[in-house]
Amino acid sequence: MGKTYKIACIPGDGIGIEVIAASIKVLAVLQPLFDFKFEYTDLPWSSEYYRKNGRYMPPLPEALATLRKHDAIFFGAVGDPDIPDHISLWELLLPIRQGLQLGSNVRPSKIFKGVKPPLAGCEVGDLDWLILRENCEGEYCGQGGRSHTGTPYALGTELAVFTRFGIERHMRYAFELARQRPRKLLTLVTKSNAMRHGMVLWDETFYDVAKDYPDVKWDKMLVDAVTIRMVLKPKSMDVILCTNLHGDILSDLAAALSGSIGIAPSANVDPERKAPGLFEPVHGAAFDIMGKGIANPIATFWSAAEMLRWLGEAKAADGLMSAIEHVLEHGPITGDLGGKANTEQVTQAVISALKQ
Ligand code: GGG
Repeated sequence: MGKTYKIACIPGDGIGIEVIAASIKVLAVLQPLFDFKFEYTDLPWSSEYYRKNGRYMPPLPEALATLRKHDAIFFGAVGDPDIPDHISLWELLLPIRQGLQLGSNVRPSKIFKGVKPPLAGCEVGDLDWLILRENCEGEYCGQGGRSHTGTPYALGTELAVFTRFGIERHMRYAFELARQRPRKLLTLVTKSNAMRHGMVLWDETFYDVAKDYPDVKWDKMLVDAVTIRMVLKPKSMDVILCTNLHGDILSDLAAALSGSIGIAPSANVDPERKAPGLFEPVHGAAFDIMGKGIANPIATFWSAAEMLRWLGEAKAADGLMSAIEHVLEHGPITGDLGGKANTEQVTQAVISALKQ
């Protein structure tokens, strides 16, 4: 008899609800095939919940205590056309990431067979990256303020906070993941020429940590220069280690270069495994297509595969990835990848591939 895992499920908003529902169908087929069981707790924390209760989730200590009773969190998306994005994000996703100290956000990108990337000459194998985005600090720490509001002198500050603890924890995890990959390459990304405090702390911490991983080959680049390298020399990179803000931006670029943000997954984890990981597609609620049934569910399927790997169910993760790869190569595919299929058709195709 296989293991049973407790999964907190937060579909959230917009297409998050649609792609999580599609993933639950796929995971229902996967469980007996690979002899494991998921017990879901459905948590309705969302913009709808906010409209009814004046908050996106219960008070933070209570919400975190609920999440901690689970082995993993499966998250869809947050965002609502009628609610400012900084409210929705700061009421739900960021407090969970920070409250559980999910210090690393792992965002893989690769070119799959059958997916046409936007760059001419870029083929399968040319782009296979793991973006390691620091996930609790930097410009997203929530520190700052406003004054002179409503006057011509209105101002706002957004403080970036970097701690040796947070940086080192994240860097060690990046090196651990880099040494498990065939090429064992790591690129440190900062802006330590212009930002002379926190970013220099990143550099100094990096030099210390790198000494413990002599088997990993590394280089470092400024974030502006790395965008050029990602476009012109994608094969020269493997693991990309970066700050919260830089990783947020670079992972969208990576998703676009690999074909579509509709296939980009992410894993928010505490490298020390003291909290359940949170697994979610990189994309948001996508107001433009929500409710139409045409969202690409592949990013969420791939996030589910990352969740299974994190839980120790490697065979199930590999099985799901093979089914995803089969569908990306042979279709059907959604509009963002140049196809005409809807969410349900892609879901059923992945289920059929699993059963083969
Ligand atoms: N599925 C992820 C989601 O809803 N993302 C919304 C968003 O804006 N996230 C910003 C971030 O990842 O920091």
